[in-house]
Amino acid sequence: MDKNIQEFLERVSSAKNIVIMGHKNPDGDSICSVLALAHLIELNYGVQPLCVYDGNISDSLDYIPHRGRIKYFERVDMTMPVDMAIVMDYGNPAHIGGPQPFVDNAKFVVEIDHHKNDNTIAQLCLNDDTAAATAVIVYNIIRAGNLKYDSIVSDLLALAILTDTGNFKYSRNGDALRIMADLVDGGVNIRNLIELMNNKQRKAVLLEARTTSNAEFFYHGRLALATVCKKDYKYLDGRGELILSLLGQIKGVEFVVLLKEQKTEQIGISIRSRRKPINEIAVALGGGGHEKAAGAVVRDNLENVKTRVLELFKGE
Ligand SMILES: [Mn+2]
Repeated sequence: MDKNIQEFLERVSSAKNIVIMGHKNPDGDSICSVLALAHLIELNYGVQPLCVYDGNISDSLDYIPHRGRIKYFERVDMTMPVDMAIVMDYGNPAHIGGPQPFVDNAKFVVEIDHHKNDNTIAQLCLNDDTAAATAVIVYNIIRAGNLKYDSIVSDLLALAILTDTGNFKYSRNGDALRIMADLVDGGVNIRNLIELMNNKQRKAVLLEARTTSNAEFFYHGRLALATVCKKDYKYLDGRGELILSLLGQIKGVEFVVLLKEQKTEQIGISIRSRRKPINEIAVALGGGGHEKAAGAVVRDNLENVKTRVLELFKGE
């Protein structure tokens, strides 16, 4: 067994208080990996980890198994003793947000992540930036440790993989597909899982349609840019993945940018590319991410951020 996984499982078996978290505004991979690992630890070691998050969770994730188990950080006792904090799918220490005190107070910190990150925070890292989702690493832990798992774990891992790979569009190797094949053989029903996520508020879908139809196009139609203003931001589903995906389907569009006015002078930026890597552009804006899907948060007004982003795409 990989010696990091072995050490991780040994430490889990002797920990009494475990807190697990993902990144702020957790996406499908983040939340499902957290819940799957918590359930696995409970099944195999009899300890019930506390799962926490900061930000918002998409309505489309409301019916995932054990959704109620992950608590908003302000609703839990932040001063509790923590033997082990596990940070999953977080990418960058700035993305931890509200649950940070759990990491600061923990006797031992573990990270399980598939983002490229030179700024690790843990004493033990189970990171693999070739994994298509953090859930892939969780599955590898199950296999390496020969852990017991059930249909809840299987469904959560499958959901994490489906959402993070955009239904397998973004996987760079065959691992996610092989794992999904095993999960389906074990009883996972992909169609039911996708149907379970069709659960958006009407306002969210209408906002997606409106934002998409108001998009602007630059650089001979190669860059599509859409904007969500502050008064609409609260209706946005997750990161606005559907808007990004629709604009990315337009012939000739190579890059898609979604600017989200989260609050006054705070703009969330999501960037997608069909071919060329764009993570350096996200880094230039103070963010990061994957080669073809990255983002940042910039503290400035919408107009200035838009100008800056357009400038960065000049020559791309
Ligand atoms: Mn992920």
